[in-house]
Amino acid sequence: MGKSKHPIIVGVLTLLTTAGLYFLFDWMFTRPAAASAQAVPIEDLFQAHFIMMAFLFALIMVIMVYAVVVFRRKPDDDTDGPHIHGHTGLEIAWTIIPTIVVVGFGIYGLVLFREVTAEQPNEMVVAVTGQQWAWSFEYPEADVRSGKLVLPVNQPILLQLNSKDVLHSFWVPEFRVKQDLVPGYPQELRVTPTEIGNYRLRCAEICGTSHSDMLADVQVVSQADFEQFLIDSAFRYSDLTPEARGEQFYVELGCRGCHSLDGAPGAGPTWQGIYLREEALTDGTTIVVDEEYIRNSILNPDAQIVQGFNPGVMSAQNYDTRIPELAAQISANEGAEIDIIADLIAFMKTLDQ
Ligand code: HEC
Ligand SMILES: [Cu+2]
Repeated sequence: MGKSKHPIIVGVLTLLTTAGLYFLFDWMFTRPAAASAQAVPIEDLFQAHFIMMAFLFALIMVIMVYAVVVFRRKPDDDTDGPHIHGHTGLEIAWTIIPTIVVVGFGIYGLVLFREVTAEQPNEMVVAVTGQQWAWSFEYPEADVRSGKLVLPVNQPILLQLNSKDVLHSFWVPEFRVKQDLVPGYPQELRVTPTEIGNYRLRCAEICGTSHSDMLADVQVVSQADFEQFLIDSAFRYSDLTPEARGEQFYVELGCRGCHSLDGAPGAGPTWQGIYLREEALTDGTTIVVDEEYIRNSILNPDAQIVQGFNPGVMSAQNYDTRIPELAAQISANEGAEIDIIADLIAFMKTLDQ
């Protein structure tokens, strides 16, 4: 065999091994279906890595094994091998080519990163909250809260990620993108789902004992199904229990600003243990906080003033008009009559001493 045949044989063997290894890697490193617009270029990046890994491994291994087998010592050959001292051209080549490859992959990654994080026209915001050990989702434009992530297909989504406690990480493998949640530092992630289907959100940052249970369903649905989801899960007062509604009104009507629930002092008396509590009034009498007294205190606050508090403070809130207005609005929206003060009282009854 002529000496000049070796490079050709090694070249052919390297290409064949590269192809074989590439198919092996692609089969071995299983990835779920790519189901977002961002997943497509990221999948290409995976493929580029597989090809490069396969080629480099083949190049080194084929030359080595070929040399070991073809140039092995013949029996009876006790002579020394040729003494080779350096090869400048080769050394320059094996420095420059890998440098170009590594820097090239760096630039490729950077360009891709900018592409998948770029702002999209007409984005829909979904607020994602992670906490030990659950996910929750909010659609601020529709005033909807949900325990599963429902997304309309082909709609660019801007996820606003917040953590209530420790580090978590938002990861839907089919979307290929992933983002850590950092308590106190809201993060963003963009994704445009392209395939209708059911997926699974996993927390990809170990976050405590039940980290592996921190899962949520992800449903990519048609635009029509998404609108139906919003209608079905829109917030409705009439779906809540009276106690829960009372708590909602406590927050929404601003009672929270002056009345604490834990005994802490405020502009008004605390609600801790308020129901059936005995109260000294400024007129010297003592009353029991019953339903009728509460109703009067809300609608006509200055009629009876609790000792140690000021008249005029609560009456400035105009609850005598605001509460009937809100009740009328709820009745118009939901077709249900709601007694806001009765709900507030139901909530107060849950507040023990
Ligand atoms: C701006 C402050 C402020 C807000 C907001 C406020 N209150 Fe009051 N509230 C007071 C003050 C001051 C008093 C004590 C004076 C009085 O009796 O009117 C009081 C007293 C009361 C009392 C009597 C408490 C007792 O211990 O006898 C009730 C009941 C009450 N508020 C209910 C409400 C409800 C319900 C809301 C929300 C819908 C509300 N308050 C919002 C300031 C406020
Ligand atoms: Cu987590």
